Amino acid sequence: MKTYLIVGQTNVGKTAFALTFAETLGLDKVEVTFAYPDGFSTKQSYSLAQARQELIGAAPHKTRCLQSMSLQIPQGKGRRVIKLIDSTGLMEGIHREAEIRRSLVQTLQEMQKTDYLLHVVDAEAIGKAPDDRAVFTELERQIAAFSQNRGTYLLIANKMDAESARAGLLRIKLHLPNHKVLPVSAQSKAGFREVRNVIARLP
Ligand SMILES: Nc1nc2c(ncn2[C@@H]2O[C@H](COP(=O)(O)OP(=O)(O)O)[C@@H](O)[C@H]2O)c(=O)[nH]1
Ligand SMILES: [Mg+2]
Repeated sequence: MKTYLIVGQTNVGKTAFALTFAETLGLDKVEVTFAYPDGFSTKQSYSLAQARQELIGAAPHKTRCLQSMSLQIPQGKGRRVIKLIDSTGLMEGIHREAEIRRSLVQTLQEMQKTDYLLHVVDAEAIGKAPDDRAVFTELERQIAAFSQNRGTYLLIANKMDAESARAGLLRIKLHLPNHKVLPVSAQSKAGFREVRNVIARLP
């Protein structure tokens, strides 16, 4: 089973992306495995509405460990099972909470193991920012540079429902002219068919 790790800054909508992706595959319930940095893991079933309520947050660092779901992706006449892993937001510098620091290390370790990286950015915030430096943090720039040419990296521009997101998407494309960007809105659910098709075609 191939693994798809979702990474990106905090609050870009990584968890919302994971749940909307599950929803657009036709699921109304999800089973989430929480794997903590200390090795402890636990499973929890949610309706999608409940999962949104409990796992998505406007405050940063709502997600504090690796949260994975097994999902069936339609492929030709059959289907393929993938493991979609949501992670703690990447940040520059050192967080004051030890729990968050540990889960960031866990995210970085998982990045080396995963088959594919889904790098989510917030097109709304990038559109609103005063200059192009807001597109990526230094850490994200390195992630993109490291994995871009390996065919294992997808860049997802989220929050396309928001007003400044078009300007943000242009900025992202100017920044990475040779790279395919998948625009989505985890809120309005736009763009997910394309994400599904791209994932279904990956080896
Ligand atoms: N407008 C808009 N807001 C979104 C979208 N996706 C997520 N959000 C909001 O962004 C905030 C952070 O979402 P969350 O999924 O917890 O982000 P994470 O920290 O990257 O996992 C929440 O307030 C969400 O409601 C989207 O597509 N459009
Ligand atoms: Mg999250």
